[in-house]
Amino acid sequence: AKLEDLPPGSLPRFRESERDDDVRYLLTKKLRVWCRLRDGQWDSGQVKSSSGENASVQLSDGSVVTVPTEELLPANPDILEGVDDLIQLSYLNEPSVLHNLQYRYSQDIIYSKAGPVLVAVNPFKDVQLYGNDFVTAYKEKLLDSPHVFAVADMAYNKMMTDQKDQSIIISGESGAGKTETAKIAMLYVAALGGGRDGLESEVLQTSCILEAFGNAKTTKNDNSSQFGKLISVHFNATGKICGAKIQTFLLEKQSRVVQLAQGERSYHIFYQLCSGAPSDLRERLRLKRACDYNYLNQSNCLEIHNVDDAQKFHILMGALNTVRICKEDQEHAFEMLAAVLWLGNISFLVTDNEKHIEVVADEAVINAASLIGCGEQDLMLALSTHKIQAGKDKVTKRLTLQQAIHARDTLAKFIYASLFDWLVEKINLLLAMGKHNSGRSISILDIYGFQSFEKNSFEQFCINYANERLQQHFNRHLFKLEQKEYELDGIDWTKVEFEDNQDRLDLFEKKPIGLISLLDEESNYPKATDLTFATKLKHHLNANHCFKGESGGAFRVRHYAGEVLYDTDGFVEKNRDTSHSETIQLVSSCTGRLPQYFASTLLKQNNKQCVATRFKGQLFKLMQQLESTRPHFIRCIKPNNKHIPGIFEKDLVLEQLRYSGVLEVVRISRCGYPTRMTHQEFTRRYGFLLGENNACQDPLSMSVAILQQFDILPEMYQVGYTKLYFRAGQMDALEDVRKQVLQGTLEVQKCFRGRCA
Ligand code: AOV
Ligand code: MG
Repeated sequence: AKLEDLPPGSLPRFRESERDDDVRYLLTKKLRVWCRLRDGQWDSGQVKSSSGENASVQLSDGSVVTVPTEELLPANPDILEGVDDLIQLSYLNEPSVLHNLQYRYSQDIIYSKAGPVLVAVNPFKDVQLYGNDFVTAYKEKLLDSPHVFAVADMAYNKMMTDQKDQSIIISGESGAGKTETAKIAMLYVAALGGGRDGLESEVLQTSCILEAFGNAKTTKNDNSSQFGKLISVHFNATGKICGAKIQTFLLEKQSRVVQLAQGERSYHIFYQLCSGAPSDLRERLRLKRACDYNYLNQSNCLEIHNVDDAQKFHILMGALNTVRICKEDQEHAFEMLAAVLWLGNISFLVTDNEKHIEVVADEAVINAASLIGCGEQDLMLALSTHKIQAGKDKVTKRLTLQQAIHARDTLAKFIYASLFDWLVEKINLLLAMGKHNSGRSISILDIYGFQSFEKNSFEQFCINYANERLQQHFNRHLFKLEQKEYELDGIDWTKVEFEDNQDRLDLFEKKPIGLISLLDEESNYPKATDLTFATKLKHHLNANHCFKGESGGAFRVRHYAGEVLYDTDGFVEKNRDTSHSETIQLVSSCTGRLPQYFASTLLKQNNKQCVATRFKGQLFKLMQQLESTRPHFIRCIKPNNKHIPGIFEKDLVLEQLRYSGVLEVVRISRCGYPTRMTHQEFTRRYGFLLGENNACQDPLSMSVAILQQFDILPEMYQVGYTKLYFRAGQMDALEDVRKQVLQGTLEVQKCFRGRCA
């Protein structure tokens, strides 16, 4: 079965034929096994006996069970317990991979490798791995165990020696630890590239600012990033930081500013400002407490456990100063925040039978108008009327309550989104380096991973499309790496199979018949609805094997990570992203410095493009940037949904290993020759089997001699210049013989000597 054929949540099995061989082998040798019990969980055990379809197995707790042999998988020999790199395992089946990660996690070893990928399991506690002593240890190569520092170190060194831009691509689901990992990588990069001008501390402080304005408490993560980001740190010829650039993208349309789910919060900055602003600022902004604002108090969640917003505000001010955002700009930014909050308190009165409204002229209107720099009347007019074309003339019509609320909320979202973009641009100007593409930069990508919920909407559609692209980048790179290693060591790499996800990308991107083009086309018809869109998809795409139309406006996509059911509800409207023209006009007429800037950038934007297409454009640009770098991958894993240390839920982890492509890495390696040992290592461990006569030979010849002695099938290994490459599982057979010889149950030396002579 292919991984993508399996329903999410089920335990997939690896290639059946190979598994059968393995099982037969372990039954006859009575080796250690993984045994799937009735509850679906795997337990380790030892085969005691077998007859026909059944085997009796002694489990880890001593009890003996009889199970069908198909519920057995081979377990790894003891010497491979808790190895640094999953690829070193003889058996790469899922219980083995999971066990290895769990074994390490239980000892607070949160980092492991899967070939070239770093797997980071969120500890949900302070693990004391990031102090200066660790930075020094990795810098001076005193430590080489898997760590974010080791990845950053490799990136830095490659950058300096190859003069090639590097990227560190971090992914994982919400709360898995991407943003923390990105900061840890930055910390190391800053430590290596720190100079006298202190630019590294400015670069580090940007995280604090971006998090205040771009992160929020959600049910999944108290500090959840609401945007993807790529931070590129540039270095001069001597390897010192000379600048940085932040790119943010794929940000949701900030609906969080105006609407909150129960138990979630809006962006941190609002609460920080409300509780931390000093009294003079408070007066200038006519600021109240967070609980007095409708936009903030609607979700019954104003505080985060163990977080002091006032103190955070203090730290933020420090960061703004470090990055050299001047007092005046800071003040302007705060004015915009207060304006957004006051906008949310503006209310409406229904005045006639037709349900038309009037704006209530209270302190909310007065304060909002003065903060953005427009007349109160102008604001009230913009929020209560719209102009429509009637023949040659334009007539002004009053809005309904729903329309007015929409107009008000659109204005608030527009101001917040623009403020965020302005802030990023400001920081970029301040951290700008002289020249781009010097071949000396490290870019760190912190982006949300593949998502599959009960209900999946337009946002998941975009995110999963992006992940499909990133996955291709990932696969192609890994394949190239494998290929290179085989070639360098003189191995025939054509024997390695490799699967691409191009057909899935085509489903999204093909013109004119792809998901995105069809969505755009439909969004341009004024009369289109989500249902007409769904029907259109079915009509054009049902023959595509990655797509399946469902009833009730739903459709399925077979992603690399599994099948996702999307609900078209809201797709067309979200893709159109219409704004209320009166509010835009209002912003253009404002005297405030920031509103003027916002209006000017609005004019420059290509507003005709639909959201999905704009997203695709951003994604292509991002991919182009990444293609020109040497990538390093980090996959973050969330071991439990309770956000507490010490709990490792296997099913949850397995799902993420699949979504993040780690199982794919394991699979790719399994198709090749995953177990590798240098000739030296190999002869050191098994050389004694040859007896004394062969000890003087060179390691390569000795390796070959040992392999022949063992009668290992030629298709099970390849001999490289420096290393031996084994198919999965071969180490186990070797270990078995070695053990028997050492225990004296097998007299290999004698029989081999006979044959050699
Ligand atoms: P995310 O970026 O992946 O989620 P975060 O990086 O915000 O997740 O991590 C979530 C929480 O996990 C943090 O606030 C920490 O409490 C904890 N954590 C993560 N990594 C570590 C670590 N190395 N050591 C200690 N604690 C850690 V989202 O932004 O929601 O997708 O949108
Ligand atoms: Mg994050």
